[in-house]
Parts: sequence; C-alpha cells; structure tokens
Amino acid sequence: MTQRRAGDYRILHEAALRDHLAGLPDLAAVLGGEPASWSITEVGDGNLNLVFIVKGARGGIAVKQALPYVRLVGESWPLPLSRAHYEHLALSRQAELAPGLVPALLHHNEALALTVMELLEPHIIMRKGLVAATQYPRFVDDITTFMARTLFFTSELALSAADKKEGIAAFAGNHALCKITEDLIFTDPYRIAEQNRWTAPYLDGLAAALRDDMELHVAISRLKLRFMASPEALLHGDLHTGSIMVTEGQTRVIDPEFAFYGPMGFDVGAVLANLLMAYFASAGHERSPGERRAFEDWVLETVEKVWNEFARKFLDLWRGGAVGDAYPASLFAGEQGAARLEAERQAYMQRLFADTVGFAAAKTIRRIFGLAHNIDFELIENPQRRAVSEARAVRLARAMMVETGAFPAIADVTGAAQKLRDWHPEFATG
Ligand code: SR1
Ligand code: MG
Repeated sequence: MTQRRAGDYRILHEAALRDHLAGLPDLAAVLGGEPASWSITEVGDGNLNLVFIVKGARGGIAVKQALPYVRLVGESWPLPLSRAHYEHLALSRQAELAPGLVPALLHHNEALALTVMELLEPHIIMRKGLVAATQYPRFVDDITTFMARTLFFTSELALSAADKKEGIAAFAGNHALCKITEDLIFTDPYRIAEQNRWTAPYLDGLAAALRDDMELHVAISRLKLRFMASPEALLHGDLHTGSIMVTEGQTRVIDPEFAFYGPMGFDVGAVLANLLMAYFASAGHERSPGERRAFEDWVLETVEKVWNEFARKFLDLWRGGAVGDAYPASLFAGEQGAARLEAERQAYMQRLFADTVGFAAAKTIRRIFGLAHNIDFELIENPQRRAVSEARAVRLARAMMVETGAFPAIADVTGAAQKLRDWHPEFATG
C-alpha cells in the first residue's frame, strides 16, 4: 500500500476538486469543455463518504472521497482513510472476476483517499427502486453471477493456498471497517448502546426482549465468531440494496469499502435480508390494500431465485474448473470418488445456506434496532404502520437466527415470510 504522508490529505470541496480534476488530462477529456463550465454536485447519501457527480460538455464521472470520520455521526467517530485503498483494491479484483458488474475505475489517488469511477446513469440505488415497487428483471442473473464468481474464485476451491493467504493479507488491514460490522450488526442491537434506535414506543417491548433473549445472544455470537474467524473468500462486506445500482436492464455493485476475507454467507445473506426487508416494508407503503401484491410476489420469487441461481452457478464453477488446493482431485479418483465429492459439494452448499440464513437474520435486526436504518422502513411515515412492518421482519429474523435448522431450503424462508405478511403484533391489535 502506498504510504500516505501526513498533510497530503485534504477534504476536496467543489473548487479544490475542480482544480484537481483539471490537472488530470484523461479525466478532463472524459468531461470535455473548460473546467470552469463543469457542474459539480455532492450527492452522497451514504453513511461514510463524500460522493460528487461531475459533468462536462462531453460526459460525466463519479468521484468518491473518504472522510477521516463517519459522516453519519461526525468527527467524534474517526475512521481510517485507508478504507479507500481497500475499496479500490476490491473494485479492481471484482472487475476482473465479474466484468461489467461493477463501475469502471478511472482514477485513484491514495493520498487523497479519492477514487473516480464511470458515472452510472440513469441507474438508481436499488433500494429506492424497491420502495417505489419497481421490479428488476436482470437483477437475479447479475447479482448471482457477481456473488458466485467473486466468492468462488477467491476461495481455496479455485486458489492455491499461497495465493489465498496473499489475498487475506492484502485486506487484513481493513479491520476498522470490520469492527463497525462487529459492533453495529453483531453486538449493539442486543445490548443497551447509545446509538441504538427503533420505532418507539411500539417496538420498546421487542427491543427489551432482544436484550434478554439468551438464545438469540448465543446465536448472534456464533455468527459474530464466524464473521471474525472464517476467511473463506473476498467479500464485498456491505452488499445491501443501497450498494447496488440498477436500471431495469443493468446491475452494478458499488461501494466495497467493507471488503475483507470472511464467510461467504455474509454477502449472500445481505442480499436476501434486504430483499426480505423490502417485502415486509411494502405493506407499509401501500395506499390501498393489496396494491403492491404483484411487486411483493416478485420480491419473494427473487429471494428464491437469488439463492437457487447463486448455488447453481457456484456449483457449476466448482464442477467445471476447480483447481484450488482444497479437495485435491487425486483424493477423489474414479466413479466412487466423483460421487463422494459431489455429495461433499452438496453438504458444503447446505452449510453455506445455513450461514446465509443466520447472517440474513442478523442483517435484518441491525436495521431495525441499531444505528443505521434503511429507507425501506424509514419512509413509512406512520410510525405504527412502520413498526408493524418491522415487527414482522424481526419475527422472521429471530426464527431464522435461533431455529436455523427449521429453514433447510429457501422456500422455507419465503413461505414463512408470506405467512407473516398479514400477521399483527400485539401493539397493533390491542
Ligand atoms: C457507521 S457506518 C453504518 C453502516 O453504513 C454502512 O453502509 C454499513 O452498513 C455500516 O454498518
Ligand atoms: Mg456504503
């Protein structure tokens, strides 16, 4: 990693960014026209960084700069700029492994923690589209290709032990971002923490119940340990629907600043959890009963297809060209060996599915009781209606986390979600 010299970094506001870009001929050519004519708009609505859209006479670019603190909270919560280095590294790796599914990289300045990418237009953040009940026909194929290829090809199923360890080492320094996840997802929602919040007063009882629920504390702690101690593959690390930009015909995965080597189910579970939250939030957005049913059916169908297609593609890669150091071919010779290896692949996927179910549950609970919420629920204006949607999601999540074995297949998850669609928690009926 390039050494960052103290004093090299400064936050680039509009004028400084214009000067910086004007000094980069390749980018100036993409934009076209005189630098003074470029429009520069800060559009970042994420929790951590500055994001600018810059447009010139010829074209546009997206510029992301890491701040030395958590934007959502402020300077009281410092955060290393090195996350921009890991994000750039992950984006480069993902571009090789899943071409066309991440934004093209145009420029990176390590000292400024600044990355310039192609402008994705007319793409929108998928979460916004889901709130508006938009269906995305390409999503399943694209996201499952992205996950199957980035996870498989960075695991020992495809890599030598040495290359895998080099990969782990390259991302090992991103521990401050891992720590955010360890605290905000795997710890804080289950204890009193200053930054927790929920839809009060309706969910006060549920929040208190989470803090006393020992079965849940064991389950979340097991998941936390898996997150911390299972470097299976290079994860995106924050693969929610706010990290995916879409049109009806294209999907692009953005923002891998939480990338590190972790358990594969964490990425897959993130996608499924965010679809399930879109499903439960949908009832809270309807203006007349049932008006979003077609969308809700599509979401549940998408949940099933995401797992099924991911598993199919991952297994195809494994069956087709596994040259990694795990499962040496010489140990699985002949017909009997082939059959035993295939049984082992099925067992591997079953274990990965159980991880996915658990992590999806953890990802759901953190968005309802932790610091960082999502607009799926937050944009439901009436707090009681919001709480009803959230309570349904939490009921499913608790079951998924504590009774993971009761969900052996993805249809068990969608079936349980469907049953909860019209369930009314006590605070709504009393
Ligand atoms: C303090 S950062 C809060 C959340 O924003 C990111 O998108 C991650 O999900 C993180 O947990
Ligand atoms: Mg992000």
